[in-house]
Amino acid sequence: MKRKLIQGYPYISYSRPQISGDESIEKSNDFYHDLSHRRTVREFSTRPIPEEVITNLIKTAGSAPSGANKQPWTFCVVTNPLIKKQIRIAAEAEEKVNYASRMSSTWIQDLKHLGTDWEKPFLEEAPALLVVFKQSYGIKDGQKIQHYYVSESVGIACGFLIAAIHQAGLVTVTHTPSPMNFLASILDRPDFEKPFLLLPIGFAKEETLVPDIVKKPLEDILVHY
Ligand code: IYR
Repeated sequence: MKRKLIQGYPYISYSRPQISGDESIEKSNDFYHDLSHRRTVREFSTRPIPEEVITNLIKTAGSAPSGANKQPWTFCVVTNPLIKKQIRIAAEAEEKVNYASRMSSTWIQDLKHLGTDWEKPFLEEAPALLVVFKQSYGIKDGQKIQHYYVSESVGIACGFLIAAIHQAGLVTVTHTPSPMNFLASILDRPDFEKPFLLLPIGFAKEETLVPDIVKKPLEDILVHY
């Protein structure tokens, strides 16, 4: 591995083996096909997830790019049934109000084909809940550290995480109860951490059904110049 200082900062060689165009086509096609089979699943098997899988998922998310490489995220893994129950109770209390009065009738109508409602049994049934926090700023040696593009960075890390969950043979649902500050209080997070996304993870319950929905065709999402 080559090491070099440029303007006083350390650099190392970017050493990833070159592949041919054909190999690149094959890999991108395989990756697309694998990820295109990902589905949001709300019904979980109680089968436990090996601990190492969970740490690998978090390592994958933590490998994402971020503004100035500040990595403005914290990933909490909740497996304790009592804490999962507390989270379910708090999330359902908010969702009950959302579905009853906070969401517009258009919004309610737009969700009909997905079959969602205020009840969130998956928050207790899934063997683990990943609660992602974004850090508006960081703290190191008692000093405040500026973070940049926080939501974008954490969103990208969550994309990595969701892909990794799928690749590990697990399923998840991107759950964003709103408001979700109860997550910070239940998990006792510091003030500079704000809840970003809640991902229950586990193996899918056998014979579960998912809505028959399709993605937009390429011509609707791709513009060539
Ligand atoms: N947060 C609610 C409602 C909800 C909103 C959207 I946009 C969805 O795609 C799905 C659900 C819930 O979790 O039920």
